[in-house]
Amino acid sequence: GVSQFLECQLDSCPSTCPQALGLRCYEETNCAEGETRLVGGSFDTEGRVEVCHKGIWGSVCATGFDTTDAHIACKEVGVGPSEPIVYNNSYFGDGDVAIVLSDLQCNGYERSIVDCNPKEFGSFECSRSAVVGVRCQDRCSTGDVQLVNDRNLTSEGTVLVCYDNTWGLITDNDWGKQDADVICKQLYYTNGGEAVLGSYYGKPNKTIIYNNVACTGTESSIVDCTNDPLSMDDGRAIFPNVNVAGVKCAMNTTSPPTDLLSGSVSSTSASVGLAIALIILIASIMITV
Ligand SMILES: [Ca+2]
Ligand SMILES: [Ca+2]
Repeated sequence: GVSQFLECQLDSCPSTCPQALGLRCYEETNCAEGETRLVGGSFDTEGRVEVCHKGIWGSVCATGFDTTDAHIACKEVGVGPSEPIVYNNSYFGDGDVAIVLSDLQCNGYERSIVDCNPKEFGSFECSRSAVVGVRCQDRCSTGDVQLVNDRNLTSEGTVLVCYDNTWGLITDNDWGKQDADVICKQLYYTNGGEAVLGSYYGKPNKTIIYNNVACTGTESSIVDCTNDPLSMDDGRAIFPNVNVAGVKCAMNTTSPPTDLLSGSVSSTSASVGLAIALIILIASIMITV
């Protein structure tokens, strides 16, 4: 069907449009009311704000759109909670979609930007060059690292580094053992790790933060290593042409239990130990016989 309140172009939907408006129609979808997405950015934490409203995906007018409004949009797409950056000039394109909301008045606790008492389509004017975009920011400390992959692995993955409240990637140029050791040390894997090249664990849609990392292995944080830092825009520019760094950290070896009565020995390992002891006992009996 076609949404009732949208711009219509007589040639594309003559039967449903009000007469002679010279407007356009948009197909209804079955998106969920209030669902929000960021479109047209170079990575997954930025883009034009699009919201599902009355059955269609539409954009939002920059009029009255502040960082509190952006915060609700960012929360909806799962990034935050640091102060987002607002672009009020169709920076990420106008998307050629209807501008469905304007003058948002979010207080910070709303579930979705549709709950922010906005002006609705038809009750405001908005230039197509004033579609709002945001860059959401994580709350992280510069130098924090994490490993990500799609296989539920905990000690290996693509390296994400926080820089200026944004999680970003490292290229695999000159990525080596000493660099991996520093990452693993930061994550409390004390036995070091190995460098994994070629975007082996995946290449999340994020900006590239570091290139040519050169650790000696003794640094306590990856930010202390020599590297070529990249601006957001530079990182975005080289993203398509590079592979990203991963690491595989060596699992920590736990010291063998010295006291079987101590609570730190799990019942499973105790039973396994008992079973092995029995097998050895049986084997030695058989040898003796
Ligand atoms: Ca506002
Ligand atoms: Ca290196």
